[in-house]
Amino acid sequence: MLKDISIIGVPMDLGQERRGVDMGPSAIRYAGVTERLEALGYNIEDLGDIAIAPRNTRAKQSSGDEHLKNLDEVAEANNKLADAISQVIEKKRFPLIFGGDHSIAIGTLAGVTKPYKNLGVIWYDAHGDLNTAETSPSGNIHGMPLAVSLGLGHPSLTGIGGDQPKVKPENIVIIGARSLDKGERELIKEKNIRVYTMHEIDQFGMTKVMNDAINYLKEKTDGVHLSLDLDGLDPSDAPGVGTPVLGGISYRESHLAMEMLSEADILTSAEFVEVNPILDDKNRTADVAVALMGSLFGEKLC
Ligand code: 4U7
Ligand code: MN
Ligand code: MN
Ligand code: MN
Repeated sequence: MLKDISIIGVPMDLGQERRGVDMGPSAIRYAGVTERLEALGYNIEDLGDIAIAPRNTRAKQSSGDEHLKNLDEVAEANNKLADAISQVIEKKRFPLIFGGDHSIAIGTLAGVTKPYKNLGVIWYDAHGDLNTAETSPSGNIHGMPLAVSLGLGHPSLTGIGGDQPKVKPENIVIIGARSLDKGERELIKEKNIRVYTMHEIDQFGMTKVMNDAINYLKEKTDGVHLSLDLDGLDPSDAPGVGTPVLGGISYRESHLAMEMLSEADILTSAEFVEVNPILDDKNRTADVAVALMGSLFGEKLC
């Protein structure tokens, strides 16, 4: 892993309807991420936050309707994010992104796939985030970023960073899924996307799931991005999320998953999203995120 890390915060809450997730980057910084990673010998550059249009003071109505809420504002922020990430990669630094809701993965993936034409993606999440305007039950763009990155969705989202699909279906691994909508399940089948649901994690254990996932991606990809939605974890360990789903991955299993990724040394970028301090219990979810980053970047007990 690169020893130079650039942090970018994305205080985005327009991809969903609950307030507070825009404070995620502050909560993660407050939980001591820079100090934690510096202690591991990394050189950290914090680039601050991408500017996001405020929710209530929009001069004009967004061109998206109830099927694509806040479309213009989400697209604008993701364009900026993709550009900022390209610059980080050009400097040969590791991009580490803090959300914000998961709609920011549209910009992250548009940025990181500039040099990586065969990027692997680990989508650690209770959800598939594979909806389009046609299949989404909510119209919330945070339920769509993985579909957009496959080239499916509104052109002002799929066109960010160029019209080409950003990731290939066979380079995606979803881990922790337990809430998939009908259209998402159909897409997973149609594209043969690899999914380790909670059923596989229960049945085979996190060790086997991560070994499989790592081996699956390792041979055929030129880089791997981790997109970790804190709602992949069980709400008892990560309560500060907008769309909690019972029966999730434990903190300990997640800790192990991060250590295995660190050991495999395959990651080229990472993002931690959906931390909502307003819904949290004393910043616990941000603390969990930072502890997981510690493991991901190589913390060892002895
Ligand atoms: B998250 C949902 F219907 N699938 O599309 C939707 F269940 O980034 C939830 O994973 C999406 O937190 C959750 O609105 C998006 C819903
Ligand atoms: Mn989720
Ligand atoms: Mn998500
Ligand atoms: Mn969520």
